[in-house]
Amino acid sequence: MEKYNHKYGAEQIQVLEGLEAVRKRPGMYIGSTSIRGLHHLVYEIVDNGVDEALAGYCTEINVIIEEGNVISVTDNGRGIPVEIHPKTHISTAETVYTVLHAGGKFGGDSGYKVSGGLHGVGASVVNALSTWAEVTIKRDGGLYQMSFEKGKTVKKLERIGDAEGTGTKVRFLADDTIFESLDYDFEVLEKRFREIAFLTKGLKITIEDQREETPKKSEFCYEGGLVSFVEYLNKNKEKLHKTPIYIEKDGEVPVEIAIQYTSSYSENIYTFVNNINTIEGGTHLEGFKRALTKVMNDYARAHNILKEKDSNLQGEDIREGITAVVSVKVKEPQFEGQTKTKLGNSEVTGVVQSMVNEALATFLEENPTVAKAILEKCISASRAREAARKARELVRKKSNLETSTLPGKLADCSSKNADECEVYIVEGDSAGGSAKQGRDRKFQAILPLWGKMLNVEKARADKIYGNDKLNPVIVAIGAGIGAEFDVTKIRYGKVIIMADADVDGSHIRTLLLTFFFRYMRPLIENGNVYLAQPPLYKLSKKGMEDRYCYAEDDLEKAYKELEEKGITRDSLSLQRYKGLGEMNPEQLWDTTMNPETRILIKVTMEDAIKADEIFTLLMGDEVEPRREFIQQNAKYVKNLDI
Ligand code: 28F
Repeated sequence: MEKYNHKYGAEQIQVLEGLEAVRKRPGMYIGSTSIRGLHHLVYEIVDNGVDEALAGYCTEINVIIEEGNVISVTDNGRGIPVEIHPKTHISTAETVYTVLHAGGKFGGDSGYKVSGGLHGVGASVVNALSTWAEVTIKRDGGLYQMSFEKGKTVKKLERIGDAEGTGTKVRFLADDTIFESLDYDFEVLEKRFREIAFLTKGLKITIEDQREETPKKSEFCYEGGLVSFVEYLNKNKEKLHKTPIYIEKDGEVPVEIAIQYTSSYSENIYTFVNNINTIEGGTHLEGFKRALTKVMNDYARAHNILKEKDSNLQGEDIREGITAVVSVKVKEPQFEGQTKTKLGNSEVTGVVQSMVNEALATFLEENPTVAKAILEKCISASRAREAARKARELVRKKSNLETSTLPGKLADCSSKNADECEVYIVEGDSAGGSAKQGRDRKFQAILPLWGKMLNVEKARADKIYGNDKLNPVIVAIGAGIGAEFDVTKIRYGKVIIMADADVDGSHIRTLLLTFFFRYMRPLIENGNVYLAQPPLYKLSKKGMEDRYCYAEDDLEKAYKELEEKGITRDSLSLQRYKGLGEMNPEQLWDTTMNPETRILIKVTMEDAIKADEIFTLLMGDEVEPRREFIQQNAKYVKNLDI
């Protein structure tokens, strides 16, 4: 009898404790057990394949959502090492999949560990949170396989045959006792893989969805890397120069940047650290902005575009119309901010700044036509800002933000405590009227908007301030706009957009979200913006309480429930709400405004970015893509009021 059961050596106990910890508090490791956490499982596995690509050994990664929501990820890298570890008598592959943070190339290894949104929790976490997982490795001419259940090894790694080529294939079924749903969102995954392909030049990533009758498949491969990325971001905009600027520098902190200016007025700078989308920016963005401002001003002075007497171009003038992608690789990234997507490493500011100072200045000297086109745009932006400042002064005098002579249309609430107050921005005077009557005037203010909002895509800041449709929104919220916006000054804790469920309503919603995204971004980041959810249908019958349905499949569910109570479908009368105006004040209160019964959707940054993209498509200068978008999406608009 051996003196101890080697099955439970120190290593195994560590493994069991690790898995236990992960399964007990999954949120600690993957952020949440919602659909976002579920998607992180896929990103984590794919990122290990991306590491193989960054190390130079993998050129293709294939992702499949099989029926039953099994995920399969295959790469053609070297294959995880299969030799047995001298100390633990366990193969390296099994260690990577069972020991927390043993996976990938943490620390020592030459390559960079890129990591999903949650900073490389490692394959072992995915394993622990899966009902089962199976790893197949092709290496040294052999085919190896091992499998797990809830992170525990059920089949140790063994050679099961011969194999051509090398690579790693992982299949797993996420544990539905942990995740609320296993219903992967193809579009969300597709968007992330497109992004990874842009960030990893030459890597081919395919994603296939086999859950439906007709499988869907997309594949992404961009030899142009970040240059292709900015071209993709600008596909619906008028470019100021044909070829994007591309500068890169290898070294302790590799930096890659692509820039292409457009005729629009918005600033779109996307920043990444180890392929993580740092939505909240950080030191790499800071370094980029500083250097960009310096290089553009130096160039303008050196080429007499700025005269001695002219003041410097401001950062916001120089960034108007810019689309840029900044991608850095950092060995030990420190993430800060509310959603841990802000880079904190202070040394990175200087690295990016000096690299841009040098490489961008050189690029402009070597490409005078591009430089000229960009500088012209900066100069006109500077003039418009000057005009905006004057217009703002005028607006301030006229509307006097401080003593807030509030817009006439605003029916304010009596409470002055912003945390409990909410303002409904309502489309149309009739709905505005019912909302004013139906509301609780203690904490609910109503601001009716009429007709089409301003097309903020085409207007510059000077027109925004003076615009009679947006100005009431700016004054009502009372926290200024643009660089002066101060979210601590908002007069309402909730800004609720209430518009019809039809095309016009979605137009107003897109415009307002784009406006908030571009001129009051902290309002969204801070979670103050909501969408009211009016009902689509009302089912009624004498002697029965009215039944409201807020989505198409709600209606079916309601019919079934009522049938179970013996109320037949044809005994019910169905009203489809075409617009808010069809509801009387009590109904509007009960269905859409009463905090006890209403449904509010909180707007996230992703929603706003999506609205911004759709807005650019619908309202930008390029006509062709708009026609294409409407043709593609027209079939989805079931109830277009012709
Ligand atoms: C479908 C998911 O996980 N691919 C991977 C490799 C390759 C190596 C490796 C992975 C433990 C700590 C070294 C091979 N040969 N796709 C994947 N491919 N892990 S994960 O090594 C992990 C070891 O660092 C590998 C030589 N060196 C590394």
